[in-house]
Amino acid sequence: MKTALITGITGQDGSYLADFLVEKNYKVYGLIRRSSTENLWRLHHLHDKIELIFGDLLDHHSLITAIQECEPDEVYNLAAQSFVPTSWNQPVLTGEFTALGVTRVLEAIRVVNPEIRFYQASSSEMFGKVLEIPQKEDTPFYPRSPYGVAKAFGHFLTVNYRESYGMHASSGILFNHESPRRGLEFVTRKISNGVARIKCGLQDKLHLGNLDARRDWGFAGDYVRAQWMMLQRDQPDDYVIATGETHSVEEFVARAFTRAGLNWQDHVVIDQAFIRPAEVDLLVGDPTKAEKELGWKPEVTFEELVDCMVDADLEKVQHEIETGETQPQMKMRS
Ligand code: NAP
Ligand code: F7E
Repeated sequence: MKTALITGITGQDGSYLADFLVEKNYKVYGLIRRSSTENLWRLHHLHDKIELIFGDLLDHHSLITAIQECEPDEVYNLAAQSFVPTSWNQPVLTGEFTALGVTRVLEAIRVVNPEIRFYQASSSEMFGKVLEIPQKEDTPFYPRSPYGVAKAFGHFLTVNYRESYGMHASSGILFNHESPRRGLEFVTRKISNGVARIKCGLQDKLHLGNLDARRDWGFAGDYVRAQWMMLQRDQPDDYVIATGETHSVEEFVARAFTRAGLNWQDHVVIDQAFIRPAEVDLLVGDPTKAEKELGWKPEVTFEELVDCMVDADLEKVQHEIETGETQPQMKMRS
């Protein structure tokens, strides 16, 4: 039985990766930071199948202790401040979590046991103002946010630890991936949740920013499979994980409203509050290397992804109405 430690296990990817590794018969540990309110909703179904251990990417000692206690064969570093707009409001903290946090995890592994295999959650946001279409592993980076800059640091540090110390450290350059477990602040879930609330009469308008931005959207469940595949290779390396298709936010909006039998033009309001100081206009990845070397292919199409997110939110909102559990929607300005 192999053992894995997942940082960021409470997030979208952490929960799907935990599902996947439990299914593969791994002993799974998840690193969580102390919070005054419970945030384990994505993990409830795994309550008797995984173990949680306290630690924080800001606290080097806690990472060393966690790795000593779990004795993992593989560490998946998914923890980060991952919301791009927050990275302009909290650039220093974003650097601490998303950039220096990677150094702390890699150093902890190097000190405790450099044989542990390491996965770093790199991002297509590193390509930013893209210098090539589609983006590949060797496309130069031009990040457009403090988040993208921090991810570029984490990416190159992973490459550097591989080259400096011979560690089995791989970096997945993952393009946007979504699911019904996506955080409500990201545009896809904001749309699917908004559509469901509008359909159920809880709100009438959905405030969005730039509808022209284009993204290469895949399903999170497909993408965590690629993370695991990278660590099963004899040689560590970096891989672009993407579908190879790009769609605009407007296309996502149109499909989501149509799925619920609504006309998006009746409900969507363009709100300057959601326009970013610098935008990433177009992302589309070339996953050829992952297909050839890992045998990885996405299974869920764009249309299936939108439909499943809308259906899941419709079911959730209807359930909340039936049980009287509806919460007021808090106003968030980014
Ligand atoms: P997410 O839902 O925002 O989850 C982020 C996780 O990081 C949460 O579990 C969070 O814990 C944890 N975290 C944040 N700061 C921490 C700290 N100081 N110490 C310990 N844990 C901390 O992100 P995701 O969508 O699952 O993405 C997973 C990773 O992939 C992230 O690194 C993200 O940047 C990267 N990525 C995501 C995508 C995508 O499209 N989803 C694409 C490329 C790369 P709390 O619950 O306590 O906040
Ligand atoms: O924005 C536009 C926005 O916040 C997508 C993270 O997982 O993927 C994610 O980063 C696009 C942008 O994701 C709204 O301007 C319009 O162009 O869903 P998002 P993101 O910034 O692409 C990458 C790969 C990561 O690594 C990140 O961790 O949608 N957009 N209107 C909006 N975006 C939001 N959030 N809210 C809007 O109202």
